[in-house]
Amino acid sequence: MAVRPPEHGRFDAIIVGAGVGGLYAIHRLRKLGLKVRAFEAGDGVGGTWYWNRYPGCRCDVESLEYSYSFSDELQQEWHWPERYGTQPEILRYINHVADRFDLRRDIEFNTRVKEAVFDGDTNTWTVKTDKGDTATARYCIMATGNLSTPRKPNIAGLESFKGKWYHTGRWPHEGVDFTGLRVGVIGTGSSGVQSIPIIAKQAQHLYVFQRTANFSLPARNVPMPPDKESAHKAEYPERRRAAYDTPFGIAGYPPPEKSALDAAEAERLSAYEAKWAEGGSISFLYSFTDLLLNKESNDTASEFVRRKIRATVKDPRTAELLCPNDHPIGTKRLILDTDYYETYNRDNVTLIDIRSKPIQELTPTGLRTEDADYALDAIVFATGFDAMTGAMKEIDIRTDAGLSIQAKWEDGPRTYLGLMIAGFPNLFMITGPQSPGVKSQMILACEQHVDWIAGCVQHLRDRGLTRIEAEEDAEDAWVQHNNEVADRTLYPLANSWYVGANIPGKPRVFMPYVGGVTAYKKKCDEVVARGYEGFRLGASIERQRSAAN
Ligand code: N01
Repeated sequence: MAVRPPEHGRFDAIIVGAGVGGLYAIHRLRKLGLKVRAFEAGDGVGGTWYWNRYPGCRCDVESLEYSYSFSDELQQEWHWPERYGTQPEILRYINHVADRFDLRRDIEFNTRVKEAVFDGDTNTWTVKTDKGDTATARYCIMATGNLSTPRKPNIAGLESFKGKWYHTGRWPHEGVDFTGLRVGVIGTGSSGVQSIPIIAKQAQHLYVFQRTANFSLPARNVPMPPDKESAHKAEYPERRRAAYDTPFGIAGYPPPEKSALDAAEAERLSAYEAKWAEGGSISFLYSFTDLLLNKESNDTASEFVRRKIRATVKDPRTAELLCPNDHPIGTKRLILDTDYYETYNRDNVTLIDIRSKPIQELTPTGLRTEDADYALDAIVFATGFDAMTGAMKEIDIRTDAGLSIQAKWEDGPRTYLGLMIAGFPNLFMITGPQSPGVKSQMILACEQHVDWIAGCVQHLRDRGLTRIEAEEDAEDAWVQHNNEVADRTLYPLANSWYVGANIPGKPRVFMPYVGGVTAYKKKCDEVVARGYEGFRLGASIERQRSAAN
């Protein structure tokens, strides 16, 4: 077979990733007249919704909210059939967006970016792909996602296991039929909790290997009520604007007015009951003002959910194991489920506590814990991701000044606004660490970042500038602010992926910005109004030389 010679392309902007953020970046930067090229490891668009095809996968934000706002025609014409979008439906929507705005012609699929190097003389980034091709551009935009690097634990004996194994984050496109099989699911985060009820209906027997119990609430998914859809669509522009004035970037939930501790027991219970019946995580956490701030207040909500678990699960021992007791509710991603706790009442489902009796190894025929052997035909790793920094650190990102992302982020991520990194000029991130991204409606977060980046690029072009870089002091101050804001909340109490606790050896740093979307967007807008405060703007050395001659 002939070896294809490496190709080289020159662009104004390179975008790494064709998920929700990358796609909008293509569209938005093209509108500025930029020549863009996106690289995507998958053979289709969609990012997280392309890879996570496990049974039961659906969004935990309502579909009328979890969608692009940049085109009113698009948001008016798309019909969401259910309250919460399923993975296939969301992927169909993202494909529709790619077609409608003719985005594919600027995307190179099946291509993984391995290296990105900045040249300070020309102020350009050159990326190298796994095909050996290179491309150079003034700007490099990392749209690599926050939960895009799946991780499975290093359990001895996996290679000896004779059955099949899967990771929820890399699910086979053709699907998996578990009918008649003995299946083990390891992990009870959102992916495990969503897939367990579906797998249980197929499997001969399902063993759930749980290390830590998580809080989950009923999603109460329903077919989309036509009057709800038309009312929402009639107010779409106002609702989208209002979303920026909320902590999580989602409009429509009246803000709470009092502390849980200022309510009498009966009032508290009735508030929680109403939210439990309504379904939805943000809405539940909005029951009172201080559920994420005050442990005593939070205890009332945590205990309410524990009581619901005990009331649902018939076997008291299983119920008790399912009751989370190591973190306040909401400090890990609060899960939405359909029949999760009910699933443990099935005769073919067994919950195994691997906190007290850890997994020792996988064997040719199954899984061995400290005290028992489980015969399995298939294993599902619902064990999560190297979140927020994993995808960026997998790329060899460095500058000609000798700085690498691996060294810079050795003790945890450091960014200015989650948009740029001091020492890495002209490199932007979409929903990077220390921005609200994962703690908000992700599509809104992506749009806000892409709009900010597009405005910044326009600003530079209008002034004949070719370089922007976050100042070290501004970055230090933002990281400190990020930590202070987190420390005022209960979030750091949980061993979550927000702090990297799920990856052995990962530095414990609180990564998302939890000061809320309103405060964050205000800060981003102020930075622009003050002439890109905290950023150093300039021309390339080449330009400076020619100006001097
Ligand atoms: O991953 P997770 P996920 N041995 O990290 C366990 C988003 N998402 O894929 O807690 C045994 O939450 C681990 O146990 P522990 C959402 O933001 C959204 O489920 O570390 N167990 C935990 O139970 C979500 O938060 C949607 O003790 C091990 C589980 O695996 C994020 O993605 C749907 C283990 C991992 O849970 C990640 O969710 C799906 C080991 N060695 C995902 N290592 C929706 O929109 C890990 N575990 C609805």
